[in-house]
Amino acid sequence: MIARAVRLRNRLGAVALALLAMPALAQDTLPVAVVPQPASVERLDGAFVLDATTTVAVTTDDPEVRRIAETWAARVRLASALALPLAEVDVEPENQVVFHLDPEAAIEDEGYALTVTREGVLVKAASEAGLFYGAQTLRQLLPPAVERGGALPAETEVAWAIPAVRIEDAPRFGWRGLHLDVGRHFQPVAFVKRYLDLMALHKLNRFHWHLTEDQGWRIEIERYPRLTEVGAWRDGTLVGSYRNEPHAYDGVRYGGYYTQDEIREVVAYAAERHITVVPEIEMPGHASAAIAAYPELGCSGEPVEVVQGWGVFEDIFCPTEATFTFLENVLTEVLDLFPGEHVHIGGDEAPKGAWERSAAAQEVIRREGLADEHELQSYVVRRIERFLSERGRRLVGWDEIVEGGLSPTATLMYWRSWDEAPLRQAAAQGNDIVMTPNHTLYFDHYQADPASEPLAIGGLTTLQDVYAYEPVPAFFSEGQAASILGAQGNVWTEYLPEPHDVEYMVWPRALALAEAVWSEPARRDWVDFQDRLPTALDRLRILGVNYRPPDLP
Ligand code: TNX
Repeated sequence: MIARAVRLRNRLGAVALALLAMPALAQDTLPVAVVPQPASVERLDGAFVLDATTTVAVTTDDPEVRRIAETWAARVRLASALALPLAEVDVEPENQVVFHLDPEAAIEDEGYALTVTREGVLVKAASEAGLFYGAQTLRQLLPPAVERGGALPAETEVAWAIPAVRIEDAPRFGWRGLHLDVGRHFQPVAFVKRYLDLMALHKLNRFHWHLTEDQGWRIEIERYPRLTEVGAWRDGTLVGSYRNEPHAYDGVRYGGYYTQDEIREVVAYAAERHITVVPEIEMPGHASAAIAAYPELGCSGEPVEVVQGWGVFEDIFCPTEATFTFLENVLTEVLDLFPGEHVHIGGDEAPKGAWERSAAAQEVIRREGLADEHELQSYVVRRIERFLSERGRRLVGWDEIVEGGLSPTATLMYWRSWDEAPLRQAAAQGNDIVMTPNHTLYFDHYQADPASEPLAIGGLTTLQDVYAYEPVPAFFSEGQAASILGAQGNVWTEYLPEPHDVEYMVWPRALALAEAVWSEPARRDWVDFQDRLPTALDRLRILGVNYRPPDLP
């Protein structure tokens, strides 16, 4: 009798336990699909479920901390229609999401610690940037529906559950970049902001804005209005591939530029997302549009057109005193607009023919005792570098700036992956280096067989190629490795006229890039990345991003 009762009680107990366990089990299988992969992730039991009484709190008066918490909450409110009011910190946290800035905490700069239990969430960091990244991770731990633009009736069933987890995280590199060429094709401010949103969600923090090109000058300079009146517009654009001869042009006037107010707006928008904007003003090459506006900046003095096709062009800035005055005046306005430390001055693909033929350029070579046109290029870079460093800024240039002598304080952006010499030279000299190798980090390259892809410049760089990228070259010593600031994906837009074309090339390759620059090698695993990818792509899909569906097994 007693035995039966015990058995029955055990059975009932088992049933009750099973009932209790059911949701818990479901909760234990909630995906932890964070991209980039955090330094450590420890799964705990259960989940924290946001509901009508959940509150959000901050532990300081710091307005930036409040903004980070408020921005996170605003996104969840929009998607869920939950109230999530900002409240006082609970003494015993219960049903609360707490953002805690503690400058004394033993957490690296940009790092954070995130604890989710059944009772609540604690995001803790020693810096505002770290707290911001903790908030991005917390956003990614929610169901992807958190990215939607409103609580849709049909989807009110979403359980706003966050898997219980303990995460400790910090980035491997400080320069986690994405570039955008707006010279070949102008991209509107609204799109640039969206680009920044997506960067921030994946913890990328340098936006390299390529603002001047042969095919268009895109930044208003008050002192030189013709740069945008003339230089921002071309009379047509090459149709189809540059490789198809003869070249045909569409004859449609094309252009656009950013006013200084718009630039300030973008820089502020980026700063709110802990992104530094690195402006690029190209010199001495890729300058046809500026020379079209002011022909005296070129060596021939002849009229020049804003270029309609793609490639490398002969019209480069002539290194006269008048040109230096122009460049310094332009940079003075640029420095006012962009507070970041690094300023990119291009330096790539500057054919020397015009300087060889120019009496003025030859005179500078004689006056300065330079050996040749390559040393003249180096002279231009050094003068501009001096101008920048006197104003507390650092010069960044493409790897051609090694030609004719590399200044020890310049930052080298390495792109010509077919030639290691500039990289070795910079490493030997101890220059700072940002890795953007053409073979792996050029997001204008094809992602699969060109026959099945939209027209692109060439190359082939798959998602897996980007994922496998290691920013520190194998031949670097440990000391030299420290000079690698990080890496960056470059997005040249010769064949990307519209925002949706750019998105197709950038995503999901930028997810792989984000992991290559944020996560330690031991935390990177292609198979595991593929497991997390569907959730990451679901977020992009809900955000309306035109990503390229990856070819996965
Ligand atoms: C080389 S990368 C360039 C760009 C082109 C790009 C196309 C670099 C510094 N210069 O001007 O758009 O190739 O992939």
